[in-house]
Amino acid sequence: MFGFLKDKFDNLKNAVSNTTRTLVDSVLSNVDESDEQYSEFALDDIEDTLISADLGVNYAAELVDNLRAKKNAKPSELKNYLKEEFKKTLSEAGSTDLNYKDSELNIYFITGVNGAGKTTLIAKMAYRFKQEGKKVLIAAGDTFRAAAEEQLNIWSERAGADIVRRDKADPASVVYEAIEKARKEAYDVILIDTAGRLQNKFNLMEELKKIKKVVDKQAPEALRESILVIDANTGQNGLQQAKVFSEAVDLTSVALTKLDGSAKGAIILAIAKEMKLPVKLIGIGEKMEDLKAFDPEDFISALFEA
Ligand SMILES: Nc1nc2c(ncn2[C@@H]2O[C@H](COP(=O)(O)OP(=O)(O)OP(=O)(O)O)[C@@H](O)[C@H]2O)c(=O)[nH]1
Ligand SMILES: [Mg+2]
Repeated sequence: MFGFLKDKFDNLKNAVSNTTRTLVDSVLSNVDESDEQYSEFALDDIEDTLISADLGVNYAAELVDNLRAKKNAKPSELKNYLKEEFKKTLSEAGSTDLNYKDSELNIYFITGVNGAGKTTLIAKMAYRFKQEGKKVLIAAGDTFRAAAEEQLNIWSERAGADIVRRDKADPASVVYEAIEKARKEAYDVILIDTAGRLQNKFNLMEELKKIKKVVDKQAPEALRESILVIDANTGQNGLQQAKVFSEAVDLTSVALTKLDGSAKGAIILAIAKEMKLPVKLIGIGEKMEDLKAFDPEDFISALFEA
């Protein structure tokens, strides 16, 4: 386990306070806790509320069907029921520890839609790894957007990481070069940045597959994480993104960015449930320091104890 991100994010409560209002409080407002059992109306309302809180249609239906099926389900236990279910969902999605192996090359492949926060995440990860004394190489795999490599250059300098970039080159070849350099010069970490938008979605997915193929061929044992970056504000669309990217590049985990804004973090639950993908990192601002580990316990208590 890699410990650098284990410091807690005290503001998680504030960050998910919107979720708290939309999720737990709204769900509870559908029932009268003194009722002996759920009315069919209340169950429908609970389902609608869960869906509008970004939990996804299937997950919401499952949660409510369970209540329906339980003969003695009591509205007064609703809060506890949800808490236990959410805990189970997060733990079944897998460990939230970022994979890292000492004395080996560690490759992190970062993907996500345009503007999700990929390049910023890479800067933050580079910064953290550098702080831990690691030798870090960034592969500028977004050669499509004019300013992208310049943006990475600035970040990498600030973080003290090195960079492989080649203007307008094929991103797969940039990654190939980065792996060669990393091997020759004994780097600990390669962070691969990728484009979020190309001419169309098909081209983007083909390009990502091509980059992934290079890693799978040149350094399969070194690929530590294939991380999808999701902007916490995207809501239920995040689930669709997870499906599309998962098919193309076989994701291992999710980084949820912009949780410092008015984010609805409940999408984490939908992704954990439907995709079995753990959230491992959270972005809580635009600066290099604004990266934290995702702590499921904290997240759940923030949802329930605001
Ligand atoms: N508030 C906040 N802003 C963030 C966070 N992460 C990224 N941003 C901002 O989101 C914007 C987009 O970030 P980028 O890192 O450039 O996103 P990207 O995914 O690389 O975008 P493309 O390369 O265009 O696909 C920038 O203005 C970042 O400063 C975060 O955790 N919190
Ligand atoms: Mg970028």
